[in-house]
Amino acid sequence: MLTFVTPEQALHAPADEFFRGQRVPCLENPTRARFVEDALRAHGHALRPPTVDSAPLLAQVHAPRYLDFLRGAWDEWLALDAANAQLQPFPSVWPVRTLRSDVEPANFVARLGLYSMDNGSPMAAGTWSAAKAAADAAASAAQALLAGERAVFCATRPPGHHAGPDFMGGYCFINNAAVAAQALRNGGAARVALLDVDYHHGNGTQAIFYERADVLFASIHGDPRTEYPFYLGHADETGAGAGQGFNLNLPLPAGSTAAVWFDALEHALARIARHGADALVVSLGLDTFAGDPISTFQLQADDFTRLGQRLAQAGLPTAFILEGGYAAAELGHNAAQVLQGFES
Ligand code: SP5
Ligand code: ZN
Repeated sequence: MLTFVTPEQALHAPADEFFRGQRVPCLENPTRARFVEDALRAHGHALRPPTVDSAPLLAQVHAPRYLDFLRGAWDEWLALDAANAQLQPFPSVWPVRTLRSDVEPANFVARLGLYSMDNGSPMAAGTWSAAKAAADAAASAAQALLAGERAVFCATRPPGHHAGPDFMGGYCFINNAAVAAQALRNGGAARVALLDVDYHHGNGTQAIFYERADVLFASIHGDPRTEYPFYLGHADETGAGAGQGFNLNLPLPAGSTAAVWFDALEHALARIARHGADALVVSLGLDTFAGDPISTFQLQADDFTRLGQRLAQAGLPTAFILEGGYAAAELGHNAAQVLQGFES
């Protein structure tokens, strides 16, 4: 399968994240992409750099002031103190209920909070370069589908599905899947289906398309009553305005088995078939794997082959975008299983 990879991913390498008040090594790290690249290369897939500049698309799915902030964030951080080069910025204050988000504070950390949903999106010197390259890959994947390719994989990081119109979150900065969906729409696909199979609800993607009927969002994920991102992903979120009925959330209890998960997949695919989509974008989180360190679903490597097979049966031009998956050493194999199943 044609696969886009980005060397810039290695430049997004924040050392630590927070966990229970302590700093711990960041789970979303460059080794993830390396494991995926190595496995796909070993399976004979063609690895290519992106060919499309996603800049015009970014402005269609994210707010200009958020993109400006993200592009300049590291330089602003350094401008506070040259010694910050060895440190990591984290937000410490957020504009929650009753507080104003329309006026941008001048203070850098205050703006970091304004543009964040959590403190779980550590940044580094190369975060913008890496995130932009991943978005370029998503745009390139869409272009390849529009040119007649059957399926494309983006073996990219950082992931994107928690990033909303104007905020980062959950290791995500730019919503790559949304970029791919928008690029497909711009290129002539009248209807696009976006299926999110990451363990965590794709709150950012849902938010971006919530009032749109042209992009159907369907997601299978851990019940937000107990699982991150907690504040979105319930079954009663069905879309709004023109988008009413074009958002399908299938939350499953923590610990769900593969049997339960594949029942939900059938439900999602039935809705997608009814949408009459011209193309499918899959937010491919592999943190549904039983061995994932932060998730609880029970899928095994063979289940990823089955997932690939079942998605191929949908019969749509398909762009796979890597999202989460933190059992890094098994990530490459699990990704390769999806591609192998799809092509079998
Ligand atoms: C794209 C994606 O899968 N994002 C998931 C974000 C989940 N963030 C909350 C969990 C953070 C736990 N990290 C602490 C690791 C301790 N070993
Ligand atoms: Zn996830």
